[in-house]
Amino acid sequence: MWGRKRLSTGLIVCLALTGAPLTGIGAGIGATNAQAAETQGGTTQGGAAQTPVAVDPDFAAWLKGFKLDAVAAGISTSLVNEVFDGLTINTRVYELNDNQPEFSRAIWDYLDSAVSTRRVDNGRGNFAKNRALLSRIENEYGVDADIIVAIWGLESAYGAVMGDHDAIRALATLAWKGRRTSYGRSQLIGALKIIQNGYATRSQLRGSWAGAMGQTQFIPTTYLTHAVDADGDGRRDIWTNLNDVFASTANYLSASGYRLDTPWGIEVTLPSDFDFDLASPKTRRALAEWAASGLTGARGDFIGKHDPNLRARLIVPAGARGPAFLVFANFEAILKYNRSTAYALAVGMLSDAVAGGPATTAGSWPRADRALSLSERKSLQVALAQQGYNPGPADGVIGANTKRALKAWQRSVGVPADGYASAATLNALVNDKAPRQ
Ligand SMILES: [Ca+2]
Repeated sequence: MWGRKRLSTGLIVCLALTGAPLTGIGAGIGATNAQAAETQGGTTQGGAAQTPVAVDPDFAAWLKGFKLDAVAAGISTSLVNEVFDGLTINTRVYELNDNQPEFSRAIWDYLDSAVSTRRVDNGRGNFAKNRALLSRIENEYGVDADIIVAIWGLESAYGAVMGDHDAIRALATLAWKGRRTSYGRSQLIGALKIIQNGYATRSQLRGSWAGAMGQTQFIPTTYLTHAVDADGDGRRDIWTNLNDVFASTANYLSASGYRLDTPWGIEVTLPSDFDFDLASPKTRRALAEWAASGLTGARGDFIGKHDPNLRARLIVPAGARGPAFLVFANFEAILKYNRSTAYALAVGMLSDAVAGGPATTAGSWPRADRALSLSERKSLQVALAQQGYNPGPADGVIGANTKRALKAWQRSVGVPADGYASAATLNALVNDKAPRQ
C-alpha cells in the first residue's frame, strides 16, 4: 500500500532538490529567521539591528514618484502621506538579501541547521500540543499536518522568531533600488492595502527584512490573497492566532497544488554510469519508469509504498557525489513558498522527522566541498560565457540556465554532467581542464 503518510512506518524517506532564484511567498526569508532562532536559542531576532539613516535625497525623489503610483493603485493620499512622511531606508536589508542562507551556504550546512535535533524535537512537541487543530486543518484543506508544522518550524522556529523589521520600511528599501525593486514595489503596495482595508495597523506590520510577516512569514500579496480567518473572529491574524496561522499556510499550499497523502520526495540510489541529463526539471517520469531505469530507494523499495504512476523529477543538489531524490508535485508546491531547493528539501526532511522518520539523508554529502561565494558564482558564469556556453546573466544565481551550460562544459571535458558547481569545478573551468573528482 502506498498512500497515507510517508512516515508513520518510519521507513520512509525523504527528499528533494536543486537551486533556483528568489522569491516565493516567503520570498526567501524564513529560513533566515529560523536559523537565527537556532543560534539565539529561540529568542527574538532583532529588528533592532536596523541602522537609522538620514533621508537620502535620491530616496526622497523616488518616494515622491512612488507615492503617486500608490495613489494611482487605489491607496488614499492621506494614508500614503501618513506612512511615508519621514521614512528612511534600512541599508542592512541589502546585506541580508545578498546573504540568504538557503542560497549562500552549502546545502548540507543549511540542512544541519534547518533539520537540527532541537528543531525536530520542538516540532514533535508542537505537533503533539496542537494535534486536534492540525488534524482538523489537514482534513479541511488537504494538506498534511506535518508539512504545515515543518514550514512553521522553518519560517519562525514555531512562532518564536517572526522578525521585528518595520515591513513598510524594509519593503520601501527593496523597492527603491537593488536586485528586487519589482518585488519591493508590489509588496509595498500590498502592505498599504492591508492597512487601508483595516486588516492590520501600520505598527502591526512587522516581520522579516523582506517584508514577510507572522508565524509562517506571509508576504503582503500572499496575505491579501490567501490568509484565512479560520476562527471566525473577523481578523486574519497570522501573528498570534494559530488557527489562522495553520489555516492560512494550508490554504496557500493547497492553492499551490499540494495533494494530501502523496509524498514530497523519496531519496534514491542511482545506478552506476547514470546519465545525469535525466536530473533535469524537464524530465518528469512515473515512479515505475524511474524504477525501470535502475533507480532504487535509498532506504528500501519505493514501488509498493507509493503509487507507481506518481510523476517525479530527479534532483541531485550536490551533484554525482551527493544524495539523489525523486521529488513530486508536493515538492513543487513547497517551492512556491520559497524557491530554494535547499528550503524545500529542509521542509520535506523536517516534516518526515517530526512524524517520526529520519532527520538525515541515507546518502552522504560531499562535506569536504565548500560553498562558492557570490563573486565565485558570478566568476563561474563569466567563465562559462567566455567559453561559449550560455549561462544567462552573471547574477551569481546557479539556476536552470547556468546548470545547463555547466553540464555542457562538463560533457566537453569528460566528467559526470551533473551541473554541480564546486570549487574544484570553478578552478578547472577557469583553467579549462577536467576537475579532479
Ligand atoms: Ca481570526
